[in-house]
Amino acid sequence: MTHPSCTFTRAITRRPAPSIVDGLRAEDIGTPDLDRMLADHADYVAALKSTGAEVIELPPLDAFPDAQFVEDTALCLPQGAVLMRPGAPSRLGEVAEMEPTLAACHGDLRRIEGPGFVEGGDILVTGREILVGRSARTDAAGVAELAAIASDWGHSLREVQTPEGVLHFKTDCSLLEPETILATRRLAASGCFDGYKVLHVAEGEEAAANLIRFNDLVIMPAGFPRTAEMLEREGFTVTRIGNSECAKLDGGMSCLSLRFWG
Ligand code: CIR
Repeated sequence: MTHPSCTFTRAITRRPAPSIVDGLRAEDIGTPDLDRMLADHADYVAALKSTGAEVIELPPLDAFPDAQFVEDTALCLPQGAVLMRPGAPSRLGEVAEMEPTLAACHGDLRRIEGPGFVEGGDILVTGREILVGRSARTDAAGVAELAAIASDWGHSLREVQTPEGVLHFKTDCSLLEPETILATRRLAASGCFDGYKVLHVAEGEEAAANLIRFNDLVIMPAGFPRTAEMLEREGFTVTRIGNSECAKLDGGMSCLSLRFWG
């Protein structure tokens, strides 16, 4: 598998800070425990590194309780990177914190200037296009700005809809191979993946839909055995990572890294 949608030489992560207790969440299902989150985060970084990729590990940012969810701050493509403009006001400042690292890694660094908003969690890059889900965090003006940059770089971008009440588009889907998507039934039913091969997460395991294909591994949250076994039957090598604490902040496997080639 050498397509840039699944194959990466580098990733950027950020260690969680004590301020995670103030992180955004749709529903209060308990206070996240920092030690447990740090241990899971270390396992996640180790899994990325085990594929041979270099991982740039950024220090905690106590001023930004959601800063470990680095994916939302940027989109990395083979041609360059785009700094996002998060729709959550408390997260806007995370972008400037990410900028120097991305500037050092990418020759062409663009940005969503606004007034629109886009968060990286709403963007799925497949083997043939960039899908961007409109959501409470990503609006039409933000998508239009991103589409212009994507077009400059020769990509086609398609606007889709994140399901009502779901935080991000990728909360409900992931790329497994350039033309193969894992999705919840509620998202796939919208028809947005017509033409792709679609595998469904097991019923009751909807939270398994946010995973990453990273080189030879599928890195998924622990605790979803039927979906994991289905993926193994399909021939994927699955690594399970504890996600109990990030889940309390609506975070999952994709949010914890920015992944790119170069
Ligand atoms: C937030 O609400 O922004 C964070 N608590 C969770 C962000 C998760 N990011 C992602 O799915 N890409």
